[in-house]
Amino acid sequence: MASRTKRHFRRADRAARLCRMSYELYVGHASYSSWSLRAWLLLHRFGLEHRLAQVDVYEGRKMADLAPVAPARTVPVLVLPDGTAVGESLAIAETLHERHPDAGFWPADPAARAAARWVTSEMHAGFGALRGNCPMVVTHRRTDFVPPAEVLADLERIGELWAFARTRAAGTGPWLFGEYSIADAFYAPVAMRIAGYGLPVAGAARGYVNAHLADPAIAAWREIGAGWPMAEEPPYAQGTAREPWPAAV
Ligand SMILES: N[C@@H](CCC(=O)N[C@@H](CS)C(=O)NCC(=O)O)C(=O)O
Repeated sequence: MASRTKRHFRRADRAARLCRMSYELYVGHASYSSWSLRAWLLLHRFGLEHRLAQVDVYEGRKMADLAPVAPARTVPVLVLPDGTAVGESLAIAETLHERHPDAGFWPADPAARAAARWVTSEMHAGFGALRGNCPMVVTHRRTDFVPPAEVLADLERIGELWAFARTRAAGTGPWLFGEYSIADAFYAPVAMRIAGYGLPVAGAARGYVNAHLADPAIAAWREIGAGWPMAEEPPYAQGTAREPWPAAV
């Protein structure tokens, strides 16, 4: 009797796992959550089946929404088909690469791959001035923003890293290492900030920002944001002079 019950539960457990074949991604509001955008781009652009779990980061219910993926405290959180939860965008990226080694998440060439990990890690760990002064908002372009010196310094370093990446690019595509990689998903919200705050950008860097703006994945993400009800904009977006979201910079 006991072993029949065990068998029954094993079967029920397997059935539950089979029902959950796709990834689940816990995200903050798509108009504002830059880290969520990074993880979502990896699933969307690399064609991995997924569904979204909306987390209310901005209106006070964050920890209740994140309870199923404890001990996560921030978005994004990826839930694997077997139910394992992974927090932190860089850990999510490496987990996806490990699970889909031939998908091209990182460049195939070892030197390019090392450089891609470098520029991605520097983004993940840095650029606090840009992130703090220019929170991502992809609903409109702000027209009254004057970048302080520390933001300009971050932009200069970002331009240097983008130029460095292009020297390692194997292909001819518009992305940092030729083909779209984790590095591009991590710099997409930087491109959104440059576009959304009218930050100075020239030459090849401008072309790179425009590649992100023209990316259908970005249009799809902005649509998710537009369909996500929210009582009011976050405080940092309220009362600023604005114009429509740009098609190019
Ligand atoms: N280092 C984290 C950063 C995640 C993060 O700060 N996410 C923001 C939303 S874009 C968040 O959850 N903020 C809520 C909070 O910090 O309480 C990652 O790479 O995923």
